[in-house]
Amino acid sequence: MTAAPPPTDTHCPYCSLQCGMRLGLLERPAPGAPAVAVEERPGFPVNRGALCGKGDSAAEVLADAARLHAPLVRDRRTGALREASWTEALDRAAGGLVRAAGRYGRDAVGVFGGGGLTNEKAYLLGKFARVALRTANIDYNGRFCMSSAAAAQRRAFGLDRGLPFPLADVARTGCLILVGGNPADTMPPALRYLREQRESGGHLIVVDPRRTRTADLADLHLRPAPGTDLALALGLLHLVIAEGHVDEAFVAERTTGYERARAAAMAHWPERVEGITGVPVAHMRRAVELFCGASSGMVLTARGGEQHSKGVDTVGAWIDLCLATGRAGRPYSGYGCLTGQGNGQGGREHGQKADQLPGYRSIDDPAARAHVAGVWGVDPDALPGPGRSAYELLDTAGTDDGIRALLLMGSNPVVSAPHATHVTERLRALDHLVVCDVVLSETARLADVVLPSAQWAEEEGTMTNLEGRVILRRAALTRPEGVRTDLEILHGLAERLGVTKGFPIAAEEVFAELRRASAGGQADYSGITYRRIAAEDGVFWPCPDPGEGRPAHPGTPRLFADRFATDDGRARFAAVSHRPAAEEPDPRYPLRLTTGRVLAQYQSGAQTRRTPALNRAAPGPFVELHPRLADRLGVADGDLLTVTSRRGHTVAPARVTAGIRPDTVFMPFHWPGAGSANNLTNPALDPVSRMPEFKACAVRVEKAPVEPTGTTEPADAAGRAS
Ligand SMILES: Nc1nc2c(c(=O)[nH]1)N[C@H]1C(S)=C(S)[C@@H](COP(=O)(O)OP(=O)(O)OC[C@H]3O[C@@H](n4cnc5c(=O)[nH]c(N)nc54)[C@H](O)[C@@H]3O)O[C@H]1N2
Ligand SMILES: Nc1nc2c(c(=O)[nH]1)N[C@H]1C(S)=C(S)[C@@H](COP(=O)(O)OP(=O)(O)OC[C@H]3O[C@@H](n4cnc5c(=O)[nH]c(N)nc54)[C@H](O)[C@@H]3O)O[C@H]1N2
Ligand code: SF4
Ligand SMILES: [Mo]
Repeated sequence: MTAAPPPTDTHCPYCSLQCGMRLGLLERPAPGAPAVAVEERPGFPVNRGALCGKGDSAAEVLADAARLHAPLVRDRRTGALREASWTEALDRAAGGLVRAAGRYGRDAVGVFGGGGLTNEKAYLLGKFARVALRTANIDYNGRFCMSSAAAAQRRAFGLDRGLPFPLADVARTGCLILVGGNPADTMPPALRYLREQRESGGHLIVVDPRRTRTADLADLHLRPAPGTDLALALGLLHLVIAEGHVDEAFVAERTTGYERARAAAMAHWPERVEGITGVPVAHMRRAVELFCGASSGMVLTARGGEQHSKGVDTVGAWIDLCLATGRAGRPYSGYGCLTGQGNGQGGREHGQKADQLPGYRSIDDPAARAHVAGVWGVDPDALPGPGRSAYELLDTAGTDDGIRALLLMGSNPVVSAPHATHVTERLRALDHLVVCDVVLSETARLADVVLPSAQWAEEEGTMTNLEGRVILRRAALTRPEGVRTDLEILHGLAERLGVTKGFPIAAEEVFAELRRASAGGQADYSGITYRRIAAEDGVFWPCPDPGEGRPAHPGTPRLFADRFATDDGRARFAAVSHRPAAEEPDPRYPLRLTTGRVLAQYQSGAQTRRTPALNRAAPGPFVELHPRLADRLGVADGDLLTVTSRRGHTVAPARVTAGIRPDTVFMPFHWPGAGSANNLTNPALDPVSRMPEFKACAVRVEKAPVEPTGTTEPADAAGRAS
């Protein structure tokens, strides 16, 4: 008898918690079913064995029925997608990119990446754009995610890493303010740290227009109108100043710019802020009492506070609150951002963002260009400059001013982009669209060429979680015959563009090059190896020295203990003022719409809508509204509603709940078609981060005029694999 092969320790493919899990090979899998089962991996420190339902069921997308098996090309005669050989598909894919560059110039070819891609893929995708295509126009879906928090952190601290401390530190802070995050649904295993914090006497304040399951845990729930967090943060800072809680010594020794921040806060007196946010002054006072009464404090923001056309300034105001109270660069204190996608953090450090080169280097910086060009063996002058941001890239696609061909890897913008109907039109107007995906996503359906990618359990690579901890994804299975890894795809495309060197297909070889490219940069990975990651449960960047004869650099779990990463070592106050959302309610569109997530679906749903158990738990879109609003509209729970904004309308059933503000409605964005939240959302961009305003637009809500017969989940049915 042969012994069963040992299980493989790896990580969940979904969110930025990157929970450790174990994959066991099944001896006799059912026909068409995945050949591995997800098991508990007790030793990994972040999730300590716990997984949410998405992690538990992640293996189901490996099954035959859910995924792509062969490349597809659009048949020139019938106009439909048909199966093709890899040779034909790669020839067609590369041919169209070359044609567009020849006809319209190199910048007419765009690349769009994703924060779910491994560091190795993100790095090589950036190199592919700059070296093989030589286009400036590469960006990625992280613009839609945490770009506002990243920009604010860089402005304040000179460096951006989701959390500047390990997640476990959250359990030991005296008071935690959580702004626009709902980890009970978006990172369930992280809730353990919030519970531990409460159990050891800490206080939790949740800022969210809805009473979420996370808000249920809080000592204090502040419920501002969507898009008013900036005013709220300034109102709290006003009270901190007025009540003498400023840490004068910290401000003097470790910060600059306080006087301007003070003046901005003084103009936001509590009654004025109550008028803007709807949060009673008494609640603000209580929040300041809790925050300043504890010996340590943290503010964590997530997408609720960040996805606004003033997201950078909003995060800046929350950071100012931390700086004024000395809650930064000290044990169990500081500002942090809960990153989102599996590799949302690493994905933007290594060069798929329009303005960045590997190691978090700026593409405008001559020294950075020279270093990276040296590693790539090209002339620094041959590297393009900064390109367009994600929404701007999509918005101008197929126009005289925009890209004409696009290579898209790891995103599904037909569902997830703001004003998605418009984005879909722009994608249709392209001369040539190539999509690399694991499933036939709504965006892949529009492509001229679809290249089927191998999946997380079939490949190796590193990811960087929300703590800046670099972890290792391991292969438990070999990829099926018909699919290729993203690294193999980039290799095949580069070869057809005449670049035969520099696009290896072995992840560890790519990582070795990434280490050299990042060396000396802010996100320095040069001391990190696959072997160390495995031995140390991950390594936190920066980690500039692998050892080799000397003691290795231990990695950096906690940043900013002695100095901030600015030139003078001091943190900078932002000194910002409140401004309204790009679109405020008016008589025609009297309500605010905000959007977000539910527990059982992930993002555009491309993967989780193909997972039966998750789909049963969250079968379709809905509109959350307050009983008073429902009464006024004559609507009962389950009635179909039409929600209309200036950009379009959407139809979904009502979910009546007293947990939401009466002036606000909420929709999750996981579904395509008639029930898609992104038919409504406003693509107004933050001037600095270019983040769209997913979390606030003006809408009108009506009882749907006609009750369609049949299913109440119209969008879901449209989104299933055929
Ligand atoms: N189940 C699940 N988990 C996920 C994901 C998923 O799709 N599904 N996606 C992952 C990714 S990429 C991300 S980015 C994270 C996101 O994680 P979160 O940021 O926690 O998720 P969201 O639901 O987008 O928004 C959080 C909360 O913001 C609130 N909110 C809305 N508008 C405002 C506002 O103006 N101010 C404030 N203060 N709050 C507001 C919403 O009511 C919501 O409860 O989740 C990750 N985890
Ligand atoms: N209204 C509204 N819209 C939002 C948000 C919101 O809060 N409200 N949140 C925004 C945020 S924070 C985010 S992060 C975006 C996310 O939105 P998307 O960028 O659409 O994210 P996903 O749905 O994860 O899409 C990833 C795609 O890549 C595929 N994929 C997964 N792994 C791999 C891989 O290894 N290789 C390849 N080639 N493909 C892979 C998946 O099958 C899927 O089709 O949505 C944004 N849109
Ligand atoms: S919390 Fe995130 S990483 Fe953990 S199992 Fe769930 S989806 Fe996966
Ligand atoms: Mo995200």
